[in-house]
Amino acid sequence: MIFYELFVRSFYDSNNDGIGDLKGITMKLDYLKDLGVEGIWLLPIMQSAAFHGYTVIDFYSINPSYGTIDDFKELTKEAHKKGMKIVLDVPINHTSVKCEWFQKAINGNEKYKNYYVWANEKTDLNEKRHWDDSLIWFKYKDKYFYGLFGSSSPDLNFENKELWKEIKNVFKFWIELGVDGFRLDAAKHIFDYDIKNMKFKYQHEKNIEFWKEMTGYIKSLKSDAIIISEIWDSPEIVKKYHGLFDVEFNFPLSYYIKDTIKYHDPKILVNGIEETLKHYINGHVESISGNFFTNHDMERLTSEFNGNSDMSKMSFNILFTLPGYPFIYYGEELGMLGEIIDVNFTEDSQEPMQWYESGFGPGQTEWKGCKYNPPYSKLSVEEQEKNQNSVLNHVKSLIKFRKENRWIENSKIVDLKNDRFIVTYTLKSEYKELKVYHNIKSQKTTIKLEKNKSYKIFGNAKITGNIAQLYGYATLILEK
Ligand code: ACG
Repeated sequence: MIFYELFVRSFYDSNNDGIGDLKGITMKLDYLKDLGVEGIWLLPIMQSAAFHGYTVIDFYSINPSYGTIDDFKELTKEAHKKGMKIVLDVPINHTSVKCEWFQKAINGNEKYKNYYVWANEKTDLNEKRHWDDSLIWFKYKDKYFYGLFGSSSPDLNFENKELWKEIKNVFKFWIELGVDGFRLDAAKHIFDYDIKNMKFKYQHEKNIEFWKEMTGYIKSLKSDAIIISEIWDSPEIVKKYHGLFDVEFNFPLSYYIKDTIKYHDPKILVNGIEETLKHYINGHVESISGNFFTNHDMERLTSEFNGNSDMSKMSFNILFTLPGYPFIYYGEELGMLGEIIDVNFTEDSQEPMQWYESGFGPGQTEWKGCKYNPPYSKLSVEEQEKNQNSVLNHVKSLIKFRKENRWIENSKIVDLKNDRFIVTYTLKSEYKELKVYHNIKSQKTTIKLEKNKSYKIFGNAKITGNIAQLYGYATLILEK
């Protein structure tokens, strides 16, 4: 399946308030269909006061700026008609401080007090998050709560089994509305505070127990639900969760792909595939590798390459010739730019999708000024649809190829090697084989081919007899 990560606020605005909405997505389903998207991962759509939606006020509602429950039903219905699935982001590790549960808790309601984690005499109120310098204890009225993701998002206390029931109801609610699956936000954080010793500590075993019960429950309601986990960590940690979810985002692989191209070093990709992909495709892990470059928490792909769209195109050549599910972050297919200095401030990688070169027109979202993707920067859909060499048309042709070769999703990689310029491997299924050559460098190189084979080229290459000249950032795929 080919997935598209979509930020509603920035996508398409149906009611002229400048904010993208659900109706807007329904209106633009044909754009996604034409691109070749098969699954849409919606960033949080529940009621929230934050622009990103990850601090939820009410898990059983839709953000009024995005529309209504009926708009959501309509979106899933129309997406299904076009053969696309809708997967919802559910950030259940924490709530908003504005959530009724938290408000009741702070006002002394015993049941809800036990939904959150409160400071006691053992608490070090200056304790910091392990990956940056952010504090994790915050004062609200006269109490201190634990909030790993900041002062407006108190963590839920999953030691309390009542809450497990509540969260099951949340999943049930959305399944009944027609959703096809979930992206489980912050999956390694459900149990990340040791309340006995009052210290931050990942408790992976407990997380696994929790998710086993939740995924089992979701599958009992909808056996083909697609469950995708976000565990942003090193391969050693990700390994602990292997097989638990249908799809696991492969964060380590995302870095390897980008570094390969950034440093023009074919060896990085060879090592990266060996280390982060082979165990999925050799059948050692039941989950599918969710392959991607960046998401809404990260610097955008083309910005990683200082605006060089040929390098972005090369990244896509790699993404669509690897086993697993490819994920595109909205706007990546246009080469949109966006830098992030601090993971707590991600607005700049979530700018409005530019539909028109002028920056104006029906449906254009305007909730934020475009610092990185201003009008007339040739990053609009309008412009890129016209230009044969655009990133958009490049991605479309790769997706078309990928769909004609759906078996790649579950293929094996053999004969993986590199020379100074090129990474070569063979994608193999029981009946089919493709040999892939990626020229990772900007200069051209020559390769000798076995004769009489049909081929596909993504990028520039010249083939004369059995000699192929691969220009910089080009990929050649030979059929057996
Ligand atoms: C999710 C969402 C994100 C959202 C939240 C909270 C969670 O995608 O948009 O924030 O609902 C951590 C968490 C992730 C979280 C990100 C933002 N993402 O684990 O679940 O933060 C290290 C840490 C990771 C950490 C990452 C962040 O280990 O845990 O992610 O840094 O940079 C190598 C290492 C790896 C290391 C990386 C990067 O790969 O192996 O361990 O990761 O390098 O250094 C949203 C907003 C926030 C708001 C919150 C409430 O964006 O601003 O506060 O909602």
